[in-house]
Amino acid sequence: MPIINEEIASAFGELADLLELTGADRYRILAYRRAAATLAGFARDVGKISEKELTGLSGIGRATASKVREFIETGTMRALEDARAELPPGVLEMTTLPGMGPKKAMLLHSELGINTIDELQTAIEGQRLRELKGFGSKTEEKLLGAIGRRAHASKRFLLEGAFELADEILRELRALPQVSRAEYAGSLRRMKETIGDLDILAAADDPAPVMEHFASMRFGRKRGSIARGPTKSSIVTKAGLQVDLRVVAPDEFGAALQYFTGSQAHNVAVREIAVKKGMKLSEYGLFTVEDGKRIAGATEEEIYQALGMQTPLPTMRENRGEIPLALDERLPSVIRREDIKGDLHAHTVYSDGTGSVAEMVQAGAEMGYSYFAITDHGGGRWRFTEKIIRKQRQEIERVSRELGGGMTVLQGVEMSIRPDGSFAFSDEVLASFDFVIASVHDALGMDPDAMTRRLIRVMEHPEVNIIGHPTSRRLQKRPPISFDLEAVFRAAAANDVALEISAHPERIDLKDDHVRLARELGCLFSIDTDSHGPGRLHRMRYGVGTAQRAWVPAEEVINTWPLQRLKKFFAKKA
Ligand code: DGT
Ligand code: CA
Ligand code: CA
Ligand code: ZN
Repeated sequence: MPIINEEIASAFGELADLLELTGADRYRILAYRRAAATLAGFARDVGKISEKELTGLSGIGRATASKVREFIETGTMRALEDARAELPPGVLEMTTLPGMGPKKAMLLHSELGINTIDELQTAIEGQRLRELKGFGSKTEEKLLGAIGRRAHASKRFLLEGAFELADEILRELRALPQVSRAEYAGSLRRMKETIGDLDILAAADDPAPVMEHFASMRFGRKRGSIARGPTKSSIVTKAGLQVDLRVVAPDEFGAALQYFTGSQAHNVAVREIAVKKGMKLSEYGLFTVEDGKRIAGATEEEIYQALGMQTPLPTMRENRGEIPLALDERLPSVIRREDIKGDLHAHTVYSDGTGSVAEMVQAGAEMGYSYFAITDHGGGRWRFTEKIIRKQRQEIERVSRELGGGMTVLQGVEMSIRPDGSFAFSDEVLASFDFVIASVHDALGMDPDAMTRRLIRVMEHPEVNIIGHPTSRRLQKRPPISFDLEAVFRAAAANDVALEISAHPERIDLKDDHVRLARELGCLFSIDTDSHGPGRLHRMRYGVGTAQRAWVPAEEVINTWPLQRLKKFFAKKA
């Protein structure tokens, strides 16, 4: 999604948060939240659409549209600046701590003059919180723990922001006449679930104009944050993400890409292989030790080839067994983005999505899928009655017809798993869907034994086909639920239930290590985006990257299968 949409969405989100703290009109707050959700899910640059199109978006009225325009012109909104001026920003930040709602944060602000998380920490350490109503020593302890985890977590960034920034920078660099190649490297290219900093490489004979351009780019850079050198420059974004750009000579590009892609453990092992062969590998190229002659360097492939190895996918370069296999020319073939035939997890306005059935289906068709599933929420707080389910089915059929048969649209459901492992819907109702995803959305803190029983009961349910985001973690926000992974994964394999690899960048769930364990136990997977808006479907790549990190072949992923085989898989339990 274009960065400007993200920025405006986040401005509306912050505005809503601030208004919530000060107890403003509920409808205004809701309107800003709607606008934020719509913009965040909108795939095109809102700065480039007409006024009519803008006000035609769901949740964008006249007033919000004029704020959007204001932001595009000035880079901020007057209302937001006013709200910020009224409340120290640290108070809002405090509400991101678990258990700290707006009321509590305001109380700390007004009663104890606490305006930042740091001040909060000092106050807890001085045992000053317990004087206040609603804050006991237990609360103090919990908050202190959360502050500690936060300090640790905030040093890394989620994949999506880093990817969007990298894509935008690469687009600009590649457009420069001096640049023959540009790529991102580092943990982003290896698709780790979080990113420490962004490593970008460009090939050019003359680095000066490239550096010049990099320094002039806008992309949400913190003012005055640039450190410039002749071949390496760094900037820091407003969000605190550092971006390093290195400009190298074209015949060194492959060597630099190989080196800066890492991982360090992979590089160390590859360099040892070079040494054994009487060669020296560095970020500048592969050379003979004897007379320093250049053997390779322009591409990664020629380097690996000169070392007598296959080129491992970047996502496999963690020194976890890929090196001996590459030397043996026996690297396994793993799933690629093109293998995915459909997305099996997406929400619409029937539950908490922002897109209609038609909009989501259209977005699925644009991904080139041969099938696509609408899976709104059932159970929990959702009012998905039999009547509404039938209505949605008809809508899906109508939209399918209008689509003209290029893509099959399935009606699934994402059922919330009750604490005892049962569902709010009867087996009959569940059977009326094409397939069922079951997910843990609440009672997350159950003890591991009870959670294991809960999940195993779900696996054995005749209508369940996929477990959604199996550990229900939220990266940097919420720990995974705990259960006996091995027992639950075994039950999944035995009952033909696929485990989801959620590509949602705040989830990445299952994560790579868990996927590896599940594979050993014979599980199948479904890689899905859990999209809540039409602009989110491209997130599939994060799920595919995670699967690659666990060496999953296409064969083990049910949504690479042809529709008929998938349908058999869904039907065979019933
Ligand atoms: P990050 O940024 O923490 O998410 O992880 P990376 O892997 O992107 O690490 P980063 O940015 O420090 O360095 C990028 C790559 O450069 C790293 O994966 C391997 C290579 N590299 C950096 N420093 C060293 C080093 O001291 N030795 C070796 N062998 N490789 C290095
Ligand atoms: Ca990095
Ligand atoms: Ca770096
Ligand atoms: Zn979902």
